[in-house]
Amino acid sequence: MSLYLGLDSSTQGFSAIVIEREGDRRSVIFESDLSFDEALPEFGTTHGVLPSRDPAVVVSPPLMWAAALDVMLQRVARAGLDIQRLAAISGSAQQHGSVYLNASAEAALARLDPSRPLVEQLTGVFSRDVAPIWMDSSTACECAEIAEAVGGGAALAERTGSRAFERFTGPQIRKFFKQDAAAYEATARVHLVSSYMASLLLGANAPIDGGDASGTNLMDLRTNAWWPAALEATAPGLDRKLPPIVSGSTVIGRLSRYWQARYGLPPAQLIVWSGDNPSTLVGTGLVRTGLLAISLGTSDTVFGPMPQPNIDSTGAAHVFVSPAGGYMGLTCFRNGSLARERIRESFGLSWDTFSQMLDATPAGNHGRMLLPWFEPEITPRVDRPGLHRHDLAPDDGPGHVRAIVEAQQMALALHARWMQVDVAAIYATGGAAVNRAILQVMADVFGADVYQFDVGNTASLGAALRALHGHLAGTGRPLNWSEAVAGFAEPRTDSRLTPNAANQSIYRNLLESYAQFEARALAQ
Ligand code: XUL
Repeated sequence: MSLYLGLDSSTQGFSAIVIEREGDRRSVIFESDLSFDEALPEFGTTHGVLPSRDPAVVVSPPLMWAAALDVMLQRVARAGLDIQRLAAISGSAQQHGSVYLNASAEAALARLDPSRPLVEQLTGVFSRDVAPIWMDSSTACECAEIAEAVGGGAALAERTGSRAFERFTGPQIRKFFKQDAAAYEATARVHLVSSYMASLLLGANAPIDGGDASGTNLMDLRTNAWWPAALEATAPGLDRKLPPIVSGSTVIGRLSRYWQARYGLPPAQLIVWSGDNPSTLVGTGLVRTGLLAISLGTSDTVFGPMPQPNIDSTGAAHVFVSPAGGYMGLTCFRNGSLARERIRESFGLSWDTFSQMLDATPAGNHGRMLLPWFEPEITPRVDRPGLHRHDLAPDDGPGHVRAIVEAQQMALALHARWMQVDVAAIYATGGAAVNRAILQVMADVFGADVYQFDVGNTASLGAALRALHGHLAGTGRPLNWSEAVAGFAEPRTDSRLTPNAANQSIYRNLLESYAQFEARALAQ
């Protein structure tokens, strides 16, 4: 009976899941996670990112992610599983972040010494010590330059699935090239977080999958290959520095001797890693249309499968390649869990009292609203952060609790309209999806049933399922995606929340007021 390991390197932490599948038997037999700030305090991060004087600049230490991988593989190896049955490993990583390796990296990865920790052997391999991540919004100028060079934002979106976005890897690479041309020149490989982590397991530079490559503004969505015009517009010689793009279930090699000798792990197959949103698509079983997933994590995202790459004409959202074939539409909000926490903390609440206040306040909040733009926002684009209130007294704790939840759900609904999905059901995931009071607002705002999952981390579950799918395809026993996810990535039927008809009609009207409030704030 084979085991499959899925890893997830996210913004604030790292997690792992092991699944077992044989005949009709499907089970999750191991789950573990760690928070970077708590488990690896020596890297000095807060919520997984380094302190920065400029709120637009957000970077993390790539060495910290390597340290987390080392800790997690040790946990997996010592969990008492029959680990020799581990057939394949894959992973999920926060999207868009980039890691810059110099020419010594390839050799260093190939000759890692199993008696020594990973981190101390990697210190010399970076041409840039830090990795800009998806929360960075400091590349407006580079976005404009790239868009102009390829014939405008609409042309870029038509080709790559998105207009130029500050956090996307292409604009980030261009900024690095402009600020430090010598360090850019010394960069032999620019990885995404996903392909960097896969390289650490492989002991060699790994390729990336089309799902994560769609978050770069550099890939031609229809050919799954780097788009030469975008590469040229971004930085010189970039074609030689990017990893090759492969399809989502590709076997990229085996776990390197380093990990085998260090922790007694078997030479399991490695399946290409992907981004956290594409992995969550698989981990929530979204392999058919008519369904949407909403992930309430550090970022809030709403996404769903799309048979065709229909580009968002408002320019706010993205089309990515789906690891399960076809495409996925996605809209991302930066002010997700940290904004919920800001409101909770500013009124001195626990999550229980937060939920009680949410339950005790009426749908529609008597028209009181807020826009929770504590940090620069991605959707809609807000460069100058700030909290906007409408009819809401600054000391009204319950009013703020309801207003933040309603604002986030209305923003998700408003900015998912472009996908034109007739939503039959929403699969809710991410840390805040355990909160049923929040999910009831989701059901009411969207007018759709909402379901929860047993598995907390659907990104690492998606990675484990991609490991299973890739492994079986590679051994001549291919499964279609519905079979691969069956019994694992299914919501709990007993978790269903149905919309309350009266509340639904309140939100139908409020959504228009919210859209106007948003437009007024943006015009200011
Ligand atoms: C998606 C996005 C975030 C990150 C971090 O475009 O920027 O969801 O993937 O989770």
